[in-house]
Amino acid sequence: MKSFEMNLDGLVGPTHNYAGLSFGNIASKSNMAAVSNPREAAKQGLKKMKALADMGFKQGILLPHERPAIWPLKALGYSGTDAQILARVAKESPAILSAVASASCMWTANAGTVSPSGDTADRRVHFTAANLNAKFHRSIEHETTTRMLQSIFRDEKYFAHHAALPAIAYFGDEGAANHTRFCADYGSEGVEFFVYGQEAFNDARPAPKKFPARQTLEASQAIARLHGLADKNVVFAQQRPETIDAGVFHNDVIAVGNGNVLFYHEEAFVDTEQVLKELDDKLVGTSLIAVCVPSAEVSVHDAVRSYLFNSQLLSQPNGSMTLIVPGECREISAVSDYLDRLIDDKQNPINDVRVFDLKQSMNNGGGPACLRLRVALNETEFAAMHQGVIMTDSLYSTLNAWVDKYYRDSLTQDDLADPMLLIESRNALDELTRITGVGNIYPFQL
Ligand code: SUG
Repeated sequence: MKSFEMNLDGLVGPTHNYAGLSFGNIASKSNMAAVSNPREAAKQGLKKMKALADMGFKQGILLPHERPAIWPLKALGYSGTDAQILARVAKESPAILSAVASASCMWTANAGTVSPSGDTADRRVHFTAANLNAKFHRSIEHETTTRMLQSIFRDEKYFAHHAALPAIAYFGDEGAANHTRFCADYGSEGVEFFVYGQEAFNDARPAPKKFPARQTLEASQAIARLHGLADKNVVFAQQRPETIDAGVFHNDVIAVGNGNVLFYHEEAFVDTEQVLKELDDKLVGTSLIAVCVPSAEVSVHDAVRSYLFNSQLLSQPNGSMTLIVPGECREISAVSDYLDRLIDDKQNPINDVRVFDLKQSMNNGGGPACLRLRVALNETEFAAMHQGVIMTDSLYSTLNAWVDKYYRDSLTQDDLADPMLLIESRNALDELTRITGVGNIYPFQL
C-alpha cells in the first residue's frame, strides 16, 4: 500500500503578536513589543502550504486556538464579563494578558508527537499532545490540540490519542520539535529519534546553565511507552547543553531528518558518533545518510540566526530531496554558500532548495519546520481522516478570503486588551470550524 508524509501546518491566528514570552528563544526576546501583522503572518503561512500542495505533497491545516484565552484567567481568579476580565488583567498584569493572547499554537511542530502505524504495537497511528510545560503561554494549548486531533483523526480503528503528560517540568514535552522519524518507506517500520535537553531525575547528567532545557528524557520515554514503540525502533539522544545555551531551544533548530537522511549541525548532540551508529543499526531496509554541517562552515550562531535546520526536508518521487528554508538563509552569506555546496554535493540526495518568506513567524522564533506537524499515513489511514482540513485550491481561496474578512494588519501589546479583538477572533474561529467541518472544538463553543 502507498504511504506518504502529510504536513499539517498551523494556520496563524488573529492575535499573532510579539510579546517576548520565550526566554531561551532569541528571536522571541529580541522582537518583544514590536508591532505584528497577523494578516500578513497568516498569508505567508498559507502561501507555503499552497506551494507544497502544488508540488504534490500532502498538505493540511491545524486551526488556530481561541485567544485571548479567558478560561485560564478565570482559573487565576479573574471574574466578571470577558471585557471586565481583559481590562483588569491588562492593568494588573499585562504579561499574563500577553501570554493568554499568544498565537503560539501556529507552531504545530510543538502540537504533539505522532508515531506512524508502522512503528506501533497495535499498528494504529498514535498521537500525544505536548504539555508544553516550560512556558505558561504554551501550556494552555494541549487541551484544544487534543480535541482538534481527535476530531481530525477520529476513527479508533486507525488512530489512538493520549492525553498530554503530567503538567510538570520533570515531564516537559515539546512534541515533534524534538522527535524525528527515519525509515526506508513511510509505511514500513522506522526508527523514532527522541532528542531531549535534560534528564529530570538525574542531577549528575549535563544540563544547560543559561537557558532552560524544555524536553526531558523521562518525557520522551513516556511517549515511547504510550505509543507502544519497541526498543529496537527507538533512539534517545541528548542535545548539547552548550548549544541550548546558544539559543537552540528545540532540536529542530539544529537538526532535521527525513527518510534515511539526518541533516544536522556538528554541535547538535552529545555523543554524536554513538547516536549515529545506533540510528544506523536500528534502521531497517536502508542505511543512514548523515549530513553533518561543520561549525567551521556554519557557526551555531548563524544556524540560529538563519534557521537553516528549521527547514523541511521532503522526499521527491525520484528519491531526491527538497529543502524548504526561510528567506533568512539566503541573507547570511555563510549559510547561503553552504546551501549551494549542499545541493551540488552528490553524496546526499538533497538537490533542491526552496525559499519562503515567513518573517512574521520567524520574528518569534518559528521557521518552516516549526509551522508543521508531520503525520505519516498510508492510503487507508489518509482516507479515514477528516478531509475538510486538506489543502485544496478551493480551501486556499476560502481561507485567504476568511483572513481578509477577520484579520487586522497591525497588532500591539496594548491592542490585546481590546474586547473587540476577542469578539473578532471568536467570530473568525466559529466560521473556520464551519469551513473545515471539524465540529465544536473551542471553549467558547462547548
Ligand atoms: O515556543 N515562540 C515559540 C516558537 C516555537 C518554535 N517551534 C519549534 N522550534 N518547533 C516558542 O518559543 C514566542 C511568543 C512571543 O514571544 O510572543 C514563542 O512562543
